[in-house]
Amino acid sequence: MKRLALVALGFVALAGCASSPGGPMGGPGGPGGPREPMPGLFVSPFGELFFSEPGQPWPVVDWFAGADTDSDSRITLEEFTADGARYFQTLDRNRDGRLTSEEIAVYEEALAAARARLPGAQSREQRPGVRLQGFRSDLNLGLAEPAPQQQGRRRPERAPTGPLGYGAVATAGFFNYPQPVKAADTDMNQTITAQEWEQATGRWFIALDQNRDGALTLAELPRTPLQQLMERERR
Ligand SMILES: [Ca+2]
Ligand SMILES: [Ca+2]
Ligand SMILES: [Ca+2]
Repeated sequence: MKRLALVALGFVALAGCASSPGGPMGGPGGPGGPREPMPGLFVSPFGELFFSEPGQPWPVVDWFAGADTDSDSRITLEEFTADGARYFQTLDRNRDGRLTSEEIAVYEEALAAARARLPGAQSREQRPGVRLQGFRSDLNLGLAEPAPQQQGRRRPERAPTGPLGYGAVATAGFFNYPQPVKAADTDMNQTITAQEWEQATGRWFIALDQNRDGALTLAELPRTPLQQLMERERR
C-alpha cells in the first residue's frame, strides 16, 4: 500500500508537468533515490495556498481557523464570504474591484511556486497503469452542470490520466481546479468581477455544506486527494 501511494503521488504530481520525466537516476526523489518528505498543500475554495511542513497537521486547519473568525468551529456563509472577499482584495492589487489578466498572472506565479515546492512535481516517478479514486461526485453540487452519469458505467470525461490529472494544485483543493481563481470567471472574459466572485462564493459554499445546515465544519469537509495520498504514504 505504501509503495502504491508513493507511485500514485508521483503520478499525480507529474500530471502537472508532463515534460519532466523525473529526477536524476538515484538522486533524491528520483528513480532509485530516497523519497523526500513533502510539505502539505491545501488550496482554499478561493484559491489561497496554505502549506504545512511534513508531520504537521494538514493545512486545511490553517485555512479553517482563519475563516472561522468567531472560533466556534463552524464556518458560516457570512464567514466564508468574508474569507473570500479578503482574498479577493489581496489579489486585486490595484483595488479596482476586478481581477484582470495582470493580477491573475501574479497569482499564477504563486501557483507555479507552489508546484515547485512539492518535490514530487519534479522528480517522483510516474508509472503507467496507476489509477486513483478522484473527487466525490457530490461535490459537483452547485458547480458546473455535472456530466450525466450513465448507468453502470462512467465514461471518463476528463484528461486520459483520470480525475487526478490536472496536477498538484488541483489535487490540493476541493474542486479539482488547476487554476482555482479563474473558476470564478463565469463569462470567461479573463476578468473576474466582484460580482462573479460573490456568485462563485455562493456556489462553493452550497457544494461544501453537505448537510445543508448553513455552516461548514472540518469534519464535513472532504479530504482532498492530495491529503488522502499523503496520509496513505505515511502509513
Ligand atoms: Ca464560525
Ligand atoms: Ca484589479
Ligand atoms: Ca469574467
